[in-house]
Amino acid sequence: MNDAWWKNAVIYQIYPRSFCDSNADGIGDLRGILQRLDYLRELGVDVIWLSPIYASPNADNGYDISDYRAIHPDFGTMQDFDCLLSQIHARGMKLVMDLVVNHTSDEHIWFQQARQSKDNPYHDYYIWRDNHGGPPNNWNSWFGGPAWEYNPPTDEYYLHIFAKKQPDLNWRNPRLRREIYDMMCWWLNKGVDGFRMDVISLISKPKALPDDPNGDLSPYCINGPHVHEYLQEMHEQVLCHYDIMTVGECPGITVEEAKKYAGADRHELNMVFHFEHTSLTDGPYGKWTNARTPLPALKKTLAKWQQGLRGTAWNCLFWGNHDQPRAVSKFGCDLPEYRDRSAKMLCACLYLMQGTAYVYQGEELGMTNPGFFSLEQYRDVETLNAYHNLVGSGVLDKRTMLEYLACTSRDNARTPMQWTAGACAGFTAGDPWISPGRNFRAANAERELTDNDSVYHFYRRLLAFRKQSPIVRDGEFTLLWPEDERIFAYRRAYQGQTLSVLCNFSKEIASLPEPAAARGEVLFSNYTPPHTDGVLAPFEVIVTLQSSAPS
Ligand code: TEU
Ligand code: CA
Repeated sequence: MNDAWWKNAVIYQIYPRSFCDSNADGIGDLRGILQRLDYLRELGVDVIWLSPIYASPNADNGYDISDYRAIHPDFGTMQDFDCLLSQIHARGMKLVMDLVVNHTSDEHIWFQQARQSKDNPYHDYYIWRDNHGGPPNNWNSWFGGPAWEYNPPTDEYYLHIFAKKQPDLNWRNPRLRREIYDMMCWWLNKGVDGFRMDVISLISKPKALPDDPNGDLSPYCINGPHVHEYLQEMHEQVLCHYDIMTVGECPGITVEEAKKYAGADRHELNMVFHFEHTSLTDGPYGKWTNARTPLPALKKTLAKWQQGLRGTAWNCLFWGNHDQPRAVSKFGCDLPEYRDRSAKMLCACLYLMQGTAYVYQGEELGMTNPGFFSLEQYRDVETLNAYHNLVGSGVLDKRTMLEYLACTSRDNARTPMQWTAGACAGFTAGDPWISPGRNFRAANAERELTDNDSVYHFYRRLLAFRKQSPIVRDGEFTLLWPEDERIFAYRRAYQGQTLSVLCNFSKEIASLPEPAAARGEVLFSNYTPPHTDGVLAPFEVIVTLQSSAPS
């Protein structure tokens, strides 16, 4: 277990719609990805995780699947997929697919059948309640509005935690579970190397569906009554028969629960994503805010997970994904004078912790939020629903909501990958499905590849270092100065060596509480020369190695 290959892997998430468009229709595709495999290999990527590429009406950009065994024509064909997979393998990399089995699209054949009559063989694949003059309870969908939708042919309501077009599957039904396991084997037999499991912590719903004081379904559906039984069954029926990696997306879980999903002895998943460090800004309107993450809370949260999973499970290290704003904008500073330095600082701060490294496309270039200023620029269903609900009901005014969207909308992460300084950042020769960010002339792969001092090369060197470093992989973690408001610092210790990671998360000069902490051999820094006198410049990072003298 201790030398499982995925522990040392660098995983790169591709959001296919926004990565690279090969045929000028404005939508990224599989052949586009194929053209960029060497770029990824040179960055040091071991595993590519593809967000969904399956057939879908795109109510939620592919997280609403209408056929689990078909490729969306926007992305290409099954031949394109097979070719991509073999080219990934030919470069010594692996491919992980997104598995979205909490729900399907309402256009999936199962739902098309299920909704027709109560005695249809597929009816029980979904979650239904009779109509007693309205929905069965007061739960709200995570994407706004009621979590129940009326279905006239059966005079019932169906549950959808996400959009109306994403009905939740009924995991109590063993036939449904069998179908899912068969589908997973079908992809694994094709040679894919694992799954990232979408909202897997939500698949088990309680039998009773009580009203909630806040209309919040989370307390009933997160870590539902049978979720671990289902995952152990999936492990036994599918996962244990292949040399693969699995990572579960688990919004709302605690360290103790994570150990159940991903404990080394549990026969469930290899790793889980929690969102505690990305949710510290949540407030009265949920994720919609312009608040900054308080640094002490960020440090304590990450330290808690470092220590909490040590020896029993394994951390996922990530700042961003396709649902999160850009890391530089959220945790660093995206002003031109700080973008480059804060991107490098965030890179060292995160990836020198213990865990598997996840890089979201464009993070390695220091891509930022695009700074959208009007509703017409947004595409995301969650964003548009939230705008209409919060502004429509008068809870927030337009200006405030647009400001919040610019900070937290998922579309911040979904703008085109910035390949060049040319038209549309080199993403497409056509009209992109979503506008590119503003700063692609500075932050683009073509320029950064030629500049040895770029964010890209900092990522490349640091990822290469972590892969061969026992101290990064296994060293003990100690957070320094937890209450300091500017400095995020920690130590890793292993076999007489100490790695110190000292980061200034602010625009101000910051003094280390112990100036001597910066002593040692400097391995990484983002200023030339680095300030080793105990005073860090804005967004400075210094990584040093100290070896105890041999006795
Ligand atoms: O996300 C689940 C999830 O927790 C998000 O809805 C999250 O609450 C929100 O995006 C924060 O803004 C997964 C996928 O990653 C997401 O893209 C899908 O929309 C969602 O599941 C439904 O499949
Ligand atoms: Ca295309």
